[in-house]
Amino acid sequence: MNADLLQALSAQRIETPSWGYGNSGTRFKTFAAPGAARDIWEKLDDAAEVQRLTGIAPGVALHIPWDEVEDYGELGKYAAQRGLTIGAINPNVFQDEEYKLGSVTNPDEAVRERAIAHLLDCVEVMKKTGSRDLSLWFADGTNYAGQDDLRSRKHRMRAGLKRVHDAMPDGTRMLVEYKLFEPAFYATDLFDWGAAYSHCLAIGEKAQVLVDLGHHAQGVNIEQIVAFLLDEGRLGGFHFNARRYGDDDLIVGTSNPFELFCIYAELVFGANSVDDLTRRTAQNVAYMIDQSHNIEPKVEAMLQSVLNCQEAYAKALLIDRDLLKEAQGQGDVLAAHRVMMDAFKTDVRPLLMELRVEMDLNPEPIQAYRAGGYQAKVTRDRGTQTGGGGYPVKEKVRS
Ligand code: LRH
Ligand code: MN
Ligand code: MN
Repeated sequence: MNADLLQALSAQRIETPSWGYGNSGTRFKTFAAPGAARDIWEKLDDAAEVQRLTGIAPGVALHIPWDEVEDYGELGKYAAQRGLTIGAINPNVFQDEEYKLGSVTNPDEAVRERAIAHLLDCVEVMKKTGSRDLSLWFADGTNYAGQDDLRSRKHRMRAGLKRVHDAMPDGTRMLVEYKLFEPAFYATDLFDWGAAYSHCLAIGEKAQVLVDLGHHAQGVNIEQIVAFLLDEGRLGGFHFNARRYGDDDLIVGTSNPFELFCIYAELVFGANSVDDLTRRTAQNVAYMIDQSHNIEPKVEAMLQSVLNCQEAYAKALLIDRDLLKEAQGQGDVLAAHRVMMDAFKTDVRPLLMELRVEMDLNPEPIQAYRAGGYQAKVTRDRGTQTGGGGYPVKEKVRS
């Protein structure tokens, strides 16, 4: 394999979410998966298995308070012993009664202060765990016209974000996630990339936009958003998943392999751009998975997700960028398109098997996982927990 390709593929990173390893469900039913992790310690064990098999998924994102522990230093150590790092810290300002009418945009100042205090606590968690990203998603919004003043809510959002931004240490980032709808059904305060981007611009350099693939209207060209934000130096990260209808949180690259390829293509173009800002931004993007597996076995689903991202990236790296430029320069529409399709249609599986051998990994991670007995072991050790949304089982099982 050519040295540049090997270097790029072995440097790829995908962060997995703690909440993807526990039992989660829809509003209709949570199916209990045998052996699903019961707390953050077990979630880290599962993430370590995904990292052991892929070699490109050492980071684990936390959701606080779902993953709250007394001693975050201990948690960081536990992760490091397993070859993991603590990734983005995701504050939760949507599950408590107080947040019925919003968190940082709530009309009640006391509730806003409470939400901001939690966000600031999460900045402290970042310091204790060595995390560099604070990943913010707000359920804030309204359900009916007239329910609240839309511009006032915008101002409250801006003020809250600004306070948290200014409390963040140098070298850290605030990732601002947007979502079209749900749970608010009339107006969501951070409804699209433009809203997130304008807040980021106003509050400061540490703020960047996070793109979750499931958070757009049908048919939106996400790779164009990616290109635009990269060019503005404000693309901070991704929440990868797949969807068909709403925010389905299915395994990335299942219903959307071409979209995923086109997104990675923009990132490869950006990382090779002659423009300094675009290049630095593209090289610094946080790649994270945001999925909740409802009927799938948790660890295998996460493994598949990481591998799907790896395939998409490998294909994007194979795009003949010189040929593409030439065709674009000549206005040769179909030749340019064919350059993209040639890369997309390449079977990169043999190449990735070669890569894994170079990385001292088993060339067939899914088969290795299935043959390795991890699922049987955790099913035996952990049993099957009934119920429980994304929320953690409170007692600590192991330290
Ligand atoms: C919201 C979201 C957000 C949350 C996660 C649990 O739909 O994508 O990123 O933090 O789900
Ligand atoms: Mn998300
Ligand atoms: Mn989502």
